[in-house]
Amino acid sequence: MDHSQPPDSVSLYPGITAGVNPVNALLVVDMQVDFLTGSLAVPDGPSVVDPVKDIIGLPFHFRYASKDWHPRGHISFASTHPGKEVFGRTTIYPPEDLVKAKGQDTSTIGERGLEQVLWPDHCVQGTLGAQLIDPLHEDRFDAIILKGVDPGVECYSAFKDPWGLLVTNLEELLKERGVTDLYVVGVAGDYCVKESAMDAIKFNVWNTWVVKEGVRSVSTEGKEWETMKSAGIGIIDTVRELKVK
Ligand code: VGL
Ligand code: ZN
Repeated sequence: MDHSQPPDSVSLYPGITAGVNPVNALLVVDMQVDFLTGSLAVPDGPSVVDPVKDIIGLPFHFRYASKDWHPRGHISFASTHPGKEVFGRTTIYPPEDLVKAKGQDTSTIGERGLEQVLWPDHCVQGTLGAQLIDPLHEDRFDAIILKGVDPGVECYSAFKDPWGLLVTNLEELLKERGVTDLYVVGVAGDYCVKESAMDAIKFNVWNTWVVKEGVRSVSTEGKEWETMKSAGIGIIDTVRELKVK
């Protein structure tokens, strides 16, 4: 199937016929000062602000923005791991209290480790770096999704952490609103945009599109695009090609 364009009336998933009575939602991922001009700025970050602003102006039924919203001393910060360097790696495990609270087996925690990139401190709750970049404003969105709020859990996806211990209200919002098509833009393409889109497509409830012109990544290798495409996510190259019906 050709995923380069939103379909006119094709069913990608059972029960969903895109283009007939679409309910279109936009997810703007982590368009925050630290990721664009601050401590964890992606290459060429400022140039993505205008395309994202243009996309926000298209006639979506619903618009959501996520914000990375970490407490000081977050597990993903290199500064939290003495002796470790920024952009180094370590293995992190699901916190025992959260595993217990979920009613999951705590004896397997040791097998559930994940490799974690250690980032510079970024998007600390309430700081300037955690604000949406100017000229994007929170009042343009129907809801703001905060993620990475637990000190011990990394959360790239706007839906949930990789262990499924903490979920945001995004899934519920999209289901409540009967969304059929979800469009994703923002930063970073190889982390939070990718993980959010990969989670979105797995729900099998809405078609998922990522608009390349509205995305910048930490790495310039571009491996995320093949990963997303293979998962069935539609890649739309430019804002001009994005026709929101
Ligand atoms: C992100 C690295 C660390 C992102 C968040 O928004 O893609 N990347 N925290
Ligand atoms: Zn983060």
